[in-house]
Amino acid sequence: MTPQNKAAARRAKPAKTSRAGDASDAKQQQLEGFTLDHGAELTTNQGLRIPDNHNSLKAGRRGPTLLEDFILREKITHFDHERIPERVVHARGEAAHGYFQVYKSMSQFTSADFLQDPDAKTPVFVRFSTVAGSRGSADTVRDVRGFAVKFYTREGNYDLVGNNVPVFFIQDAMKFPDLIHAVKPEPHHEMPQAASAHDTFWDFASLMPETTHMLMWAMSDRAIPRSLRMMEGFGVHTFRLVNARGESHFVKFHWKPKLGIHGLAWDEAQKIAGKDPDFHRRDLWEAIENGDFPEWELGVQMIPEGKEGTLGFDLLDPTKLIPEEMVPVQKIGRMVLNRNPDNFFAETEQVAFHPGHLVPGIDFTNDPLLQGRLFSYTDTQISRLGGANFHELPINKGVCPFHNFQRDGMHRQTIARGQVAYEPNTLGSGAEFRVDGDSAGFQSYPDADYEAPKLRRRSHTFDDHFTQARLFFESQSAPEKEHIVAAFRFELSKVEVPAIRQRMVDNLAHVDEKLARRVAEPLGIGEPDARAAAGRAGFREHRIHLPIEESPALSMAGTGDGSIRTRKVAILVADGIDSASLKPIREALEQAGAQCKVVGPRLGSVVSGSKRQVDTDATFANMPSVMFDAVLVPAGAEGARALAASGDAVHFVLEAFKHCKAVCTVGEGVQLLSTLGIAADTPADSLPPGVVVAATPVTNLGDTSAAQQIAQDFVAAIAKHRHWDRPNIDAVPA
Ligand code: HDE
Repeated sequence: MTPQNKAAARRAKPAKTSRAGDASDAKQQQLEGFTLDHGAELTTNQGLRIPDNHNSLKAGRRGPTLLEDFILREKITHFDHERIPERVVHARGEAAHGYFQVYKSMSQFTSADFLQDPDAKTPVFVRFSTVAGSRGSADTVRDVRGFAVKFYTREGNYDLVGNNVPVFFIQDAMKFPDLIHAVKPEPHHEMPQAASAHDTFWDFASLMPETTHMLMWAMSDRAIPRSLRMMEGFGVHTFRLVNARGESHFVKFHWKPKLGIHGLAWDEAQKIAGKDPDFHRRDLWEAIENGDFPEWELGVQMIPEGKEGTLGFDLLDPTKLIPEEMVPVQKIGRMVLNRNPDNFFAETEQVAFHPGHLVPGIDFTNDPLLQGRLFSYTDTQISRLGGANFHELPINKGVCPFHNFQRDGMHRQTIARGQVAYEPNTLGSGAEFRVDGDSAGFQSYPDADYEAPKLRRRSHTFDDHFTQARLFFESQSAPEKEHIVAAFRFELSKVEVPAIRQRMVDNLAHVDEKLARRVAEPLGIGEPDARAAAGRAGFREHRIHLPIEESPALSMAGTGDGSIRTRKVAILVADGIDSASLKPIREALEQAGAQCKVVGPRLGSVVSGSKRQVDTDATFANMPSVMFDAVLVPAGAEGARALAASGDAVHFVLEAFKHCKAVCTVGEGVQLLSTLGIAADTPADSLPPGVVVAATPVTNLGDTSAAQQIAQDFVAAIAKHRHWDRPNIDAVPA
């Protein structure tokens, strides 16, 4: 099938999970009206048939091109204007269509229509992104990920424009341009791309202790997700749910991924950035094309209006989260992504999110960061999408009717009929048309009765910057803590000015003395000095009291449904391998939902020991180990010798081992692990975690029960995602 046919087939066939004609198709049907399939003939934009698309109009065969060639001019002019400004932040992203369905009516808490009927599916379009990099930057850089959901509800579009981290770097919108200027490439030479590991970011961060909590998250493996399908999403700010009686609950939104929360190894993430910069984009696209639809549950933490004072910290402060152990997350619905966009530019690039796109039943709070966002998003679309009519672009259009008297502007598409473009009027419909306190429309929650002086001040309830940073660190597993230390060391080692490194570790001493000392060790600076930090401008000593010291929900360890669905397994082959030893394990892996690829020295095939042809899907070079979650090395003496003699194959296995992935060798395949001191006769109980060695003589592998045991062990090892506790991996040369 050609790509065009594939796309047409995707559209023609509604996604497996949605019933034809149900509400979740509403957006797709609307978009259909705008799509265009390739026609047989070429025309100009005016519909004139083009006679020759290879030659411009010239004065004679070898003469100059004529200015009158309007066909050439139109083509080149359009080309000249194909680009629009990339997003100021979150420029690099990818998106998918799907639907949201609530589990049961939430009418007790909110009047939002899309949260009432468990049978209704609301169409969604979800864009994931990195923050700092340009549109063409690599996917796997260390960064926070955007998680923006547009719900096309019957009451208008609702956008939940969140991140994969539940807190933010700063407390007030006033500092956002400074934060972003600090993290973006430095203005004099525009380096480094898509990286926070440079002087200006850490200069700013070290002078702004309120960043500390989010820095802990950004240095954790959350900032290098294994897949966009395996990360949480958060609304970050506190919002409000308001029911039909006008009663309000404060709410924090969570997206919980079905597949668990998993990260890459840092060395792996960096290598992938070079080997496949589109790693996350490809992963999302392929999962949806394969019918492995990514899924999240929507969770809410709710606090009744008036009870927020009991938390001990300020709900309006976006550098704070509500520990799940204090207020549990209630799962209220699920979101499934089941259709890739037809056109990246028209949909993913032109989609315009805005935290101010609300529906009745959901409202803001006074979080000063959120308040600033409410201004920014429309403003930025006007320059990015070229005018005030971006809401008319197909991807941004609501699926409900809309009508107002806003008029004209660049690229207006709606043709509003009639004489009237104002309200009130009698000329439009004959009777007076007047909107004045319509109680059916969106009602802002009245909140407090404000009679306050104008102040440029921050509330003292925002002063504590370290208690939750410590809570986060304390809640991590031992390997997660190690990764955080290593990430701080890496980032700060790229900072050229020692005083910035010192300032940063002085701040960290307020989170945890030991953490600060360990970070400082290889950085060529002095011991962290908590008192030095305490004297600086903007520094607050204030500490809040939290009733808990650890929050297990903040750790990624052990999350997920324990399946190996969509996990990628490399089967390493060379001439002479024992193809029979592969079959039962491969079958078991595929039955469990993993995807196997046969990787060899060349494309085409290799010849097994018994002279069978074994087809290869990829080569050691074009799909290196970092593209996989696990490696399987088959038996066969001759094949094992060939693999062990190949630097690429040995490197493949060592690298997978170093990145703590599950490795399974069968029979002589174990030779590939010999540089690690693992031999065919190594007892199973002294194998490193996640290594499955089937020393069984090859001939016995036909014995299904033995093969099944190996397969089971291997599946169980892959299901753990990574074996981060594997000892001495630093010694592995890969
Ligand atoms: Fe954004 N942010 N942001 N942001 N943001 C944008 O809007 C901004 C903030 C987030 O996939 C921009 O359309 C300000 C927090 C996401 O298209 C811009 C402030 C959170 C996306 C903008 C913030 C986010 C954006 C750039 C501080 C997590 C990508 C292009 C007051 C809750 C949406 C655009 C997409 C995009 C401004 C803070 C998330 C410039 C001024 C906090 C996921 O308007």
